[in-house]
Amino acid sequence: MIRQTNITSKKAIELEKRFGAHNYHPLPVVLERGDGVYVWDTEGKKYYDFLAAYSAVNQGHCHPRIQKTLTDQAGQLTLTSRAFHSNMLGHYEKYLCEFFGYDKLLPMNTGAEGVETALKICRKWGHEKKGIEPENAKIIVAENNFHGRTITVISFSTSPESYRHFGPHTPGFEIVPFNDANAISDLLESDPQIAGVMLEPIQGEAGVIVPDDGYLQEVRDLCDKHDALFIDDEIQTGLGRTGRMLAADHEDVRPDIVILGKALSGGMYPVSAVLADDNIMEVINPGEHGSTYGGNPLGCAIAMTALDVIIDEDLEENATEMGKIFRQEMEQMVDQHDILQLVRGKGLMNAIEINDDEESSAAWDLCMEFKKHGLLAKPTHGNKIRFTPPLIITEEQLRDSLEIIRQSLENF
Ligand code: IF1
Repeated sequence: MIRQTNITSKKAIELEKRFGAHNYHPLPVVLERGDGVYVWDTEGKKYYDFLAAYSAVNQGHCHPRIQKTLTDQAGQLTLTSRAFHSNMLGHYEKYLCEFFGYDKLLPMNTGAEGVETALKICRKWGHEKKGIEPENAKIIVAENNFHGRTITVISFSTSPESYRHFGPHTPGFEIVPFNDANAISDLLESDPQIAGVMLEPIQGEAGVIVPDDGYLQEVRDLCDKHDALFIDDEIQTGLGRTGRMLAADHEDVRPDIVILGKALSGGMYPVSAVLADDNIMEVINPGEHGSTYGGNPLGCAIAMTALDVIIDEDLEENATEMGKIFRQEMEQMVDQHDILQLVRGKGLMNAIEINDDEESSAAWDLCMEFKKHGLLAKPTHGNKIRFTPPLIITEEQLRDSLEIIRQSLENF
């Protein structure tokens, strides 16, 4: 039974405003249905979804295969806790380990939990394997990072709205400029207490910042040289989004720890995972880490089908091809419209920058114009707009979307 609410957009927004914490400022659109690259609002208006739930819906909304797995498994077994085994967990772990080429997987639910897990593993490895003095391991992160919302993760955020007044903050993190391998090298040279380096291979929240070719390889080499772990947060960039299964694959770099989330369930359920080899993962013993829902049979089943879909539908390839067309066409619009400064990205992870400062409302207003014409995208940092449609988008749908963007710019 679907719980029908049958309310207008206005009423739905009022209810959220009255009863929900005000921790978001959404675009004023109320969605009630999704199918593939499309979503519909409560008034029946159809939109291209160019956010795809921040890349969680790479496979498209309500993908029939993933949906079937969800409903089938929901009638079979959903949760055992890790107090008992399930017939799904090992099967799922084997699939992911073999596919990504790692010895072991640690299952969690949300992205931030995956990040916390990776940090805990790295610190423990630092103390037990690298010989860092007890409770003193440090981890290098990048400026303008986004890795989630927990106290520890916001402790090394450089965005005041993320960390301000949420202290005291967790110590043990060193912040360096992104795309600057020398800064990492200097720290690793001078401080033997550093256990690892954690990066987004392309910074998402910062506005889709693609580092120079070779940066990830340099970080890899530095970690090897100084016996530190390279932790790769692929929660947003992974699973086909940038045209490869992992964004690190573009440089053929193999991280020590990979964190996956978001599209690992195709938007059906929170599923995250941390991958590493035995010499690293073996620092975690029974009782030292876990979660009630982590590795539950429902999540495992969904994740396997979600990954099947990415592979079977060649979504990496499609992201590469569609991404090229998107940037090519957007470049033309950038040339034609003074309001656009640039387009950048990789695969189907792209952003445009508006010719205005971060305080201006131009990006928001432009997104409202897109909405009017039937396309949803969200501004970030005031003057940037992210474009991350589902990876199943066809060329025809993409060109249609580009036409909407062109029209909106002309009306703007
Ligand atoms: C929000 C951005 C996207 C992530 C990376 C870990 C997490 C995320 C690289 C945590 C989450 C989200 C969360 C969402 C906004 C969003 C986001 F705008 F902040 F940058 F995707 F683009 N690592 N990203 O991008 O995963 O715990 O949320 O499952 O509102 O916080 P989570």
